[in-house]
Amino acid sequence: MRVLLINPEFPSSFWSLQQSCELLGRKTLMPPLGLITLAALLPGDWEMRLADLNTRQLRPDDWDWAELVMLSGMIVQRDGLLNLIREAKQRHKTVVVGGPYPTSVPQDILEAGADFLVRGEGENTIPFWLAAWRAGETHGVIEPAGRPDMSLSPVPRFDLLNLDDYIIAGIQTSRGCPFNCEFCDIVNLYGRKPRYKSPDQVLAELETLFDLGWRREVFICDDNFIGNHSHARAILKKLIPWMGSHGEPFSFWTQASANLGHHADLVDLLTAANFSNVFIGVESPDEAVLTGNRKYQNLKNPLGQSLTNIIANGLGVVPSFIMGFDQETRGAGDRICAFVEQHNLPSVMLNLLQALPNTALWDRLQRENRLTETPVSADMIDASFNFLPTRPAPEIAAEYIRAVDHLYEPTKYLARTYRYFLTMRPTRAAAARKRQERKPGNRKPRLPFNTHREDLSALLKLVWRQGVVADYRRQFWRQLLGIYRENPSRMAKYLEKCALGENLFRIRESLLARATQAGPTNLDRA
Ligand code: B12
Ligand code: SF4
Repeated sequence: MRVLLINPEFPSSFWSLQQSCELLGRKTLMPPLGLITLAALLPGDWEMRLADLNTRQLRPDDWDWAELVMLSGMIVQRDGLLNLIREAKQRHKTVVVGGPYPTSVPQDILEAGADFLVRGEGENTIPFWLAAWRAGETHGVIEPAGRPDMSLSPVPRFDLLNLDDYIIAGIQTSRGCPFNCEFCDIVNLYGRKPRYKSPDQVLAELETLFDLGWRREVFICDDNFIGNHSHARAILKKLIPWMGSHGEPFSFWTQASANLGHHADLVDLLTAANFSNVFIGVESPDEAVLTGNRKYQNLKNPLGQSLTNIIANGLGVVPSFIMGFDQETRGAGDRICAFVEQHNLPSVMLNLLQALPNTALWDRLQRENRLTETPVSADMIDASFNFLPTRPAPEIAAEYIRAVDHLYEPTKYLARTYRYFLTMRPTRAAAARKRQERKPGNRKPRLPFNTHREDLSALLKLVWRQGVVADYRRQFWRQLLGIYRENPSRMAKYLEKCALGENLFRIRESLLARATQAGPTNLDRA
């Protein structure tokens, strides 16, 4: 059997990280982990071809070659996904569709003409689909009850990827999250009881990436890596020696809840395993908003303190905020900016709330007759609500634009980046070196950062943009010198953050340009 696995194109958004791709010479952010996991669940003697449309276009010979077309996608890939189903059917292919969007909104997929819709996780759906297919069935919806044990999850087929196309590779160690935030899809899709791969399964995945030559960052695609502390610890305790024995080949990013800031030992284990950053859903500094959207875990401890604890202990934080919640009051955007400045948070994600289909939020808004026809948007620049908010939408939009204007203004962003790295402790390697250097005769010269050839070229481009062309070039050099003097072991990460800023500066420019085109009202109204 010849199977064509297609990942539809993502629309342009915050996550396109176009400038980072350009700087690093990569095509897109991350590989489609769902499809390569699916590939590993299919019979080993089937031939597979992966077409990630974020890295290459479909060629006529892809269609000619394929006997079976398998598609996946998340909500923001909806249009591309539906078009691909239609095209595959026009070409008389058998089409099997699964993944998060088809699982949460099945009717769209069936209306577009898919032969099989497979809802849920491949580990317990693929055996049923295969049985149906082998029994000669030609169409249907496969939807077994219950969620699979993650020990059934195979090592994804990383070999199907052209790894050089991606900035960051992905693995997953768990699914599900114990919390229950009203707006979140995770509870519906993957449940509230976290399910885990064993530490050995996780190491086998990393070993595969290592053998394929990957030596860069790895995103651990868990919904909440610390959803179960003891399991997170068990993985980290095996990961730390593995990293040591393999020459520290990777650095990790993941998602975690804010309570991480009150578990210093866990932060220590994460940094010892070379985790560099965690995404944290802060959502809002306003307590009423957090209570309203059931984000109780962000209320338990002082939120700002949690984040600064994590950063001070050597782990980067990328917080995300959302505007447009029901309990939000006037000035929410300014309060987010004040919080971000107070806690020196450089790269911050700011979104307008979108109601995702079949979440608790969606169901409530439907009951309250507040859903509109507007499709869910992936684009910060273009975002509009798909429901009627409690405050006037133009007021929220104006505050949102003003907040993005503030947060991604280059001199403010770079100043926060500088303060953030001054508050972060030096790296473990630097502390160890210092201990060594104290011993007489042990002083060795060292570079402040690792040098891959493409990192070097990215660095030169960055220095050209921010250190030569930009009108804030003096600040760039002053801060660079400051980091070199005050916290040199953080230099590489500092420069990475400066580079990430390039994406954010462009988002700000586009948003402001669109707001100006739309008329002066947007910026003045808040
Ligand atoms: C990594 C990730 C990202 C990465 C992108 C990764 C990429 N290039 O693929 C980044 C950080 C960029 C991202 C961004 C966003 N994301 Co995201 N992301 C995830 C995350 C955390 C992991 C995805 C993953 O790799 N999972 C691991 C694989 C193994 O799981 P899987 O894809 O579900 O695949 C399994 C099954 O679905 C099934 N399956 C999958 N495909 C197929 C196909 C067939 C034919 C079959 C039979 C079965 C099958 O089998 C697989 C094995 O069990 C998920 C949450 C999650 N737990 O999955 C959210 C998630 C996919 N993201 C989501 C959202 C909403 C977003 C954003 C809109 C958030 C935002 N506000 O900005 C943006 C939009 C991105 C954009 N470009 O515009 C939602 C999607 C909801 C939905 N119903 O579609 C999720 C589910 C999170 C959530 N809170 O609900 N995301
Ligand atoms: S903590 Fe994060 S993953 Fe868990 S329910 Fe809340 S938003 Fe979703």
